Parts: sequence; C-alpha cells; structure tokens
Amino acid sequence: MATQTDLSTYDLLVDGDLVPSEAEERFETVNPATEEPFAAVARARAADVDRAVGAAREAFPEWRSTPPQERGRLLNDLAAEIRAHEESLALLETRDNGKPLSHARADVETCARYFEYYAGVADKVHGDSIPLTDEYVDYTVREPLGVTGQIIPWNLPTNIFGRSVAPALATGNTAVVKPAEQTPLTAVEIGRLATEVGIPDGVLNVLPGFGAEAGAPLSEQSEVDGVSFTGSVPTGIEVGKSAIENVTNVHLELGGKSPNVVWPDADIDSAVDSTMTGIFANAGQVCSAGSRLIIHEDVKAEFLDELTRRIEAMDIDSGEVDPDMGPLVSAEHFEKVTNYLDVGRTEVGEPLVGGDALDRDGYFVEPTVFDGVDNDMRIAQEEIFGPVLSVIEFSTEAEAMEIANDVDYGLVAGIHTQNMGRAHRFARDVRAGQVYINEWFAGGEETPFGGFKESGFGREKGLAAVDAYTQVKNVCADITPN
Ligand code: TXE
Repeated sequence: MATQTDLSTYDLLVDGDLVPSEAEERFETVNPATEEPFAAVARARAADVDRAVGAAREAFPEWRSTPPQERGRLLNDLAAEIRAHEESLALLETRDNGKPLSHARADVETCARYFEYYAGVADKVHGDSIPLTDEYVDYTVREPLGVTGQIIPWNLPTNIFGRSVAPALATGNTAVVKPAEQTPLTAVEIGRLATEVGIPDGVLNVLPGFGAEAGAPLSEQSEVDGVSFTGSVPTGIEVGKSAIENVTNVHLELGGKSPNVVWPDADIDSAVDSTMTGIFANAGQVCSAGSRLIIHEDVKAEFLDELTRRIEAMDIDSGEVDPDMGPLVSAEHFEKVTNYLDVGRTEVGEPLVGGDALDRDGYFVEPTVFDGVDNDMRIAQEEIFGPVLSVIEFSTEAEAMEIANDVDYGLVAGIHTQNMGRAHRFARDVRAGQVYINEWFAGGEETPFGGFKESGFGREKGLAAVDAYTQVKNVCADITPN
C-alpha cells in the first residue's frame, strides 16, 4: 500500500495561495476502482474556514465593484482554461469518483459551460423601474449577497462546482467552496486555474475537508451571507438550521426518488435507453436519477425483456477504461447500496437482473432491477443512490399519477408517451421541480433546477441562480418640486 509520501499532494486555496491547513493535516482520497489511496489532501478545519471567509470578505468590495463586463471576461477565461485542461481534469475526476472517463469529460465540459453561460449573464443583471405616482421615481437594483459558501457533494464534483460557483462570481459575490471529502481534487485544480487567469485573490477559495470539520463551520460562520448546499436531507436540515440562526440565505438541493412513467404508446427503444441513462449513469449516484420505473401493464413484459438484454451487455469496469458503468464512490457508499440489495431481496425476492457486488477489488455493484415492487416498500421510497431500479406496475392514468406523487421527494419526474395531452397533464399534476418528457436528464445549464417537497428549496442553473445569488434593493425618491 502507498504511504502518504508516495501520493500526490493537494493544498487548500486561500486568498489566491495554495497552502497547507493551519494544523498541517492531510487526508487521503481513495481510487474507488482499486481501493488504493492516490492523493493526500490538506484537511481544512474551522480555523481554515475563518481564514478563507476572512479573505473572501476582504476581496468582496473590489470584486463587487469590478465592472460586470470584466467579471464576465474573467469567467470566460476560466472556462477556456477548464476546456484546455479537460483531459487532466477528467482523469482526476475519474480517479477520485470512479465514473467513466467520457462521463468525467462531459462533467468538465458542463463546468466550462456554466462559466461561459454566467459570463454572459454578468452584465445583464438589472432591476426594474416601478411606476408609482408622479411624485416618485422608484427602481430596484440587484446586489450580490456578499461572501457565499458552496458545500458540494461527491457525485458530480466538477459539474456542481460550476453550477454553484459560476453564478455566485458572475453576480459579484465571493466564494468559499467546501468540496466533498471523497472527491476534493478537481475543485482545488479549478481554483488554481482561476488564480492563473487573474480572478483576484480571495474571490474564490477552496477548502477540502470533512463535513463536520469544515462543512459545518462554513455553514455556521456568521460572516457568510449565503450558502448553497447539495447533499443528503439530514445534512441539509443541519445546514439550513445554521443558516436560519445566522439569518443567512440558503439553498438546499437534497436528492430524490424520481418516477419514470412509461406508457405503451412510447417509443420503446428510446424509453429503454432513457430509463437506463436515468438509473445507471454515474452508477445511479445522481439526485435526479429515475429510480422508480412506473410501467403500464400492457408493455411491461416487452420493456423488461429489452431492458434486461441491454443490462446484461453492459460493461462494468474501472472508469479509466471508459466502461458503461464504473464503481461506486466509496466503501461507505458501497455498504449503503449493498445493504439496499438485501432490503430489496427481503421485500420482493430475487432481482430480475443483477443484485450482487462484483468479485474484484473496487466498489463495484451490478446494475440491478427489482420487479414487482409496491410503492410503499423501502426500495420505492428511500434514495438508494446506486444502480438499483424499482419496477412498479400501473394500469390507469390516475394510478400512475398517484404512484408518481406518493413519495417524500419531488426533484424530477419523467414520462414516456407519444400522447402529448397526457404528457402535459402529467407535467401539470406531478409535484416535482423538473419534468422530463421522452428523455431523461433533459434540460441544460440554462434551465432552472431544484426540488419540491423534501428535495429542497431554491433554484440553481439558468437565470434562476441570479435571483438566488442576489438580493433586491428598492430605491424610492420623492421628486416633488420643493
Ligand atoms: O451526504 P452529505 P453523504 C444523498 C445520497 C447519499 C446520501 C449520503 O442518498 O447516499 O446523501 O451522502 C458535507 N455541515 N446525497 O453522506 O453528508 C459533506 O462533507 C455542513 C444526495 O455524502 O449530505 C459533503 O461536502 N456540511 C446528493 C456534502 O456535505 C456537511 C449528493 C454532502 O454530504 C456536514 C450527495 C455538516 N454537518 C448525497 N456533513 C444530491 N442531492 O445530489 C457533511 N457535509
């Protein structure tokens, strides 16, 4: 086994410098395909959070008054650097997270796109003029929140970095990012690129570290003016409570158990494809995964035959050889997902396909489908966050709707049908922040994203993020002659 001295090292980014943590501690990140540590990363704690928040606070007045066109230019420059480093960033992401290399490349591309999109938005953030009586002029301005904290999960580290940081910086906020302890490396690298393109010191700080040691101090820091959190419901509640105690803006994106409804009139070939993307992309470790297949009784047999045939042809291997599916992110998460395979066996018996871990090093589990699931079972209600699909049968539109909504989460809902009236009735009645029609993961950087119910609140992506990262000031002037 490698010792820490054999590993590549990564530091914190504070005030434009790559520095060790105050306590000079490091933690190891593990390659989930080999179970071997491969990097030693500076381990931030509360003192480092204070240092980074102090730097972000100091950088704020100048960044806020930097002309928005100039902020936009810098973000475009960062996007170009991210693209120029696509291969090395993608490889780092794959080693850290386990995902197939082509997916990691797509995540890097998405991250660059977020910086480009919000670079374009930077100089288009403006308020309204509000007609009152002739005695007044009234207008609003949108101002940045100030210092913002971004707490990022391990499933889409590069993608969510771009999603949270780009709108924050574009709108004139400074940022302190706490990447997940399982996958901190691309955040440090992109932070380094940001300093290289000339984003001023202190505007973007990156603090690898653990949730309790670095995430909690960041969300509790009274100098932080806004927090964006993506992760689990229990942690989100903690982060939300801290934000309320500090009377701080908070945005929570907390996962899902999303329904994927398939009707007999759907294009079955494309619906099978989309179902597989929805649950096996990133080994199911996606908040918007389509983890409940709600399928009409008349098409179920045909659909599941085709699904099984394609799953059996899937190639599962180390992300570095770019398979269809890589390993799960960590030993801890592997435990969680394999435990759910046991729960599924207890609730419905043997899976239709898959159901086991692979007999090799690494945190690999088979793509798995449980048929005959009732919607009140645990495997239909709880977020497994792995490549495990629960199949629930329906016969009427009312029944499909009821099953789709009968869950605590409300992040995404999808429908496959050629009947557009039915599709839009579903879109109208389903309680979810995103609706996908005839495709999974539909939408782009431009479209708002966030949850209903326990999937959280607040919206990111698109112009909705401008609202999230700014506050409105109303200015009213009495213009009566005196
Ligand atoms: O999440 P946590 P975990 C779901 C998914 C997964 C489960 C647990 O079901 O199996 O959550 O994952 C930081 N104060 N999602 O344990 O703990 C942590 O360091 C402040 C859904 O990894 O929520 C990391 O940076 N921060 C999901 C981030 O929070 C804290 C993505 C997420 O970790 C903290 C990930 C604290 N007290 C998991 N404790 C999605 N919505 O996409 C931890 N963190």
